[in-house]
Amino acid sequence: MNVQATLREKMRSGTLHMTLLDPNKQAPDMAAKITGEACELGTDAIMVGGSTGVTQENLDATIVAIKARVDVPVIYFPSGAHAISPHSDAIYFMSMLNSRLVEMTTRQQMKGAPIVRKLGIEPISMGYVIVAPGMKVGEVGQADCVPRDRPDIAAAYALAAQYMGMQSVYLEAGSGAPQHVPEEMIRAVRSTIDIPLLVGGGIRDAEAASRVRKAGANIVVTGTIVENGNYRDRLASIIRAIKD
Ligand code: 1GP
Repeated sequence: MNVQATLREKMRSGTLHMTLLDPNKQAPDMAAKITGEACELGTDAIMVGGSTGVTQENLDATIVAIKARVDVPVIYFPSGAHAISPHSDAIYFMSMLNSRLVEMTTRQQMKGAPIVRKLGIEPISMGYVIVAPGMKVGEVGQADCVPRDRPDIAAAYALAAQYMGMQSVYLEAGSGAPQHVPEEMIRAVRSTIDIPLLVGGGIRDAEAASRVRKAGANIVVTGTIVENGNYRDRLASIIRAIKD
């Protein structure tokens, strides 16, 4: 399966939804159960990753369990080169463009690239841009978060990503953010770049998902909502808001 080609083809007919699971937050069998439900509800791909606590063991076990349950692409969303799973269908090969740390922009990538090649995992390059408040990922990555009232800065980072040859851009407010990325910022980025735009962080209900979609996200990512029980109706309404 060529994951990127598959997703791009699907994007031609509308916005996609991806479900993000942190392998450190539930047992592999629970991760498989959640992703099974998410797929029944229409999620287009599963992303696996977290800012802290991802180990080779919990990553491998989680991805193996998920792949035994669902047929959609399973994409690793890494926090570094310390753990890379041969079981994922693809890896977001990303650079946190507004990090102050060389580790986050290029050095972990240098460490990871030969491993990705050796394991034969499909890399999907991505410019990762952290928007305030940034939450844990902004803190761990020492990001100069894009201020919420500066869509021009987000658009400039996104355009830089495109000019550097990256295949996608992710605007990230941070997992559990009280507010998602502002619509004006999403619109500014969408109208500046030609490559796919992912938006995530703080999207907890159908209204928010609909706003993010209408502002121009090609892929809407949700994570936290599936971490608590009783998420089914809410996830269903979010996916409907993205697809209808
Ligand atoms: C985190 O953007 C994702 O990388 C998902 O955020 O957990 O807030 O849905 P939430």
